[in-house]
Amino acid sequence: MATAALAGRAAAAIGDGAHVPVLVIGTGYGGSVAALRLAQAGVDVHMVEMGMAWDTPGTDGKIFANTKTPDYRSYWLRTRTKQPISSFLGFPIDKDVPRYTGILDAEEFSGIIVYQGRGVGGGSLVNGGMAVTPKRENFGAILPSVSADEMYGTYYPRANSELGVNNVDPAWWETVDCYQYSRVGRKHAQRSGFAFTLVPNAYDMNYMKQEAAGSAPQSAVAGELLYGNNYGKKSLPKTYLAKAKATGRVQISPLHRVTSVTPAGTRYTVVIEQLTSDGTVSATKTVTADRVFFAAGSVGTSKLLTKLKATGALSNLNGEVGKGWGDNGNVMVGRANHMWDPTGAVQTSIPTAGIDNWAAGGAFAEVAPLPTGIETYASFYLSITKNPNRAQFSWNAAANRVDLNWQTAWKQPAINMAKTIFDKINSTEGTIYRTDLFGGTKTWGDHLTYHPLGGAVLNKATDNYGRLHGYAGLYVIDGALVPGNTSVNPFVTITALAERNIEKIIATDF
Ligand code: FAE
Repeated sequence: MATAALAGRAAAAIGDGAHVPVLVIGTGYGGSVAALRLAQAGVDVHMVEMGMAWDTPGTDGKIFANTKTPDYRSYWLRTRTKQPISSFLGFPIDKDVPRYTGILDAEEFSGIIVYQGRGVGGGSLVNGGMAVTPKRENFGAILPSVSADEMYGTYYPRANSELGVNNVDPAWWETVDCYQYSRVGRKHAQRSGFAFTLVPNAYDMNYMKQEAAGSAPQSAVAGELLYGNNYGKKSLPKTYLAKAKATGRVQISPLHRVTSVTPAGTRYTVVIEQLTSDGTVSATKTVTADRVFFAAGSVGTSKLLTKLKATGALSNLNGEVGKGWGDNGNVMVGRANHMWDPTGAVQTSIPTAGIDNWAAGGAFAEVAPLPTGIETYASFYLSITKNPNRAQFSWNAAANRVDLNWQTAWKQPAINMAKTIFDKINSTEGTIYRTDLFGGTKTWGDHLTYHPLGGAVLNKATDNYGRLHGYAGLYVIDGALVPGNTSVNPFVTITALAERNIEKIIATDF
């Protein structure tokens, strides 16, 4: 563990008392776009990231742990794993792990567990890479104050290009063993009359061909995903952040967590805790910045802003801060197939397909892998639904923390929308739901989300480009801007919106 523990410390960390022109909180999609474009415009940027650098191998010679064998690297400051699928065939599969600043945070609020990536690259380190541009006819409901012409003409193409988004070769997909689960998903969708689409991904599909053929080290095909991919994934450290660092104007401090931002004349004072790999605060630093970009993710940014407003540090923030948070309608479910419909013992962890019943039933279902290494006869899905429920963050002074008032019962509309697809498929196929995946005899994975969105919504908590109301020089540039739903997987939209906003901000504010 010693070498991995050093990983976060290897980079040049920000010094106590430093002054920087721009400080970016977080190194996910929004933060990476801001850093690259500001640096290209000649501005020096310091990025502060609470997670590790993930650039140094661990005890097994690999940087990241396999999804099938979680270890100390897998979870953010937990002593027991909190796997999204918590049981299999009725047996619990969570296990004890050493407390460590691991890569996946299962952050628990009263009614929902929010999964998030921790480390340089944010969610890009742990996500499925599904790079989906929403259908244009749905865009007005996603970001009503943003020009669809500009997004579809300029910013979505720019985001897709920078993220290295590519498509699976359909001829290969039709025949390769590791996508049998997707083809079964297609057969069942089409036999029930649903539209089925192959979707782009940020994983290098040519690399996956090589690993499936045995000519390159395996990552996706070996089931790596939730705790990082050792190969193949075009995560932010290989795309936006690599380009940003190459400018020579971007520094990153991993294992540093921002706790406070307050005005100091025309600048801002930022308080930062430096962490060791067991989560201990080893130093507290105070720096100043001319401008601060909140890019700590929907939950991270919302929690900071809610606390700072309530405690008086940023009391001029408006009443929209903390509001409009949604789970992108996420709900999971498994179906038990017949013995003559195997989904494959080898399943690549990278999903490439979805069932589109958005217009008629309010659900877009990703055909997800269940890479257990054995034949499960199961089909598994992560649905994104039009769930209208929205929650609010609030400061709990007594407990010294930010709460979120989401209730598990608020997932019922999502379940109902997902059922418009899966009840029909079960009826056509003569199959049933799996009840052995989420503990007890639970059918629906309604206790979690992978897609937190909102909490500092564009054109409400901020102006129409992410400038926070009440403070010149403070910006939001991440998933907190998106009002709770994107109709598809969110990171392409978060990236494209960040590209749009930073272009305007550089042109007018710098
Ligand atoms: P994010 O990427 O979360 O970055 C925020 C960063 O800020 C993180 O690195 C934090 O550690 C850091 N941070 C937070 N608080 C602080 C603080 N106080 N001080 C310093 N640093 C801080 O934000 N989306 C898709 O489109 N397709 C998929 O296939 C997909 N699969 C997913 C699978 C999983 C398991 C998960 C968890 C997510 C998935 N997502 C997927 C969601 C996607 O990764 C997410 O929407 C984006 O990462 C959000 O981007 P942001 O820039 O908002």
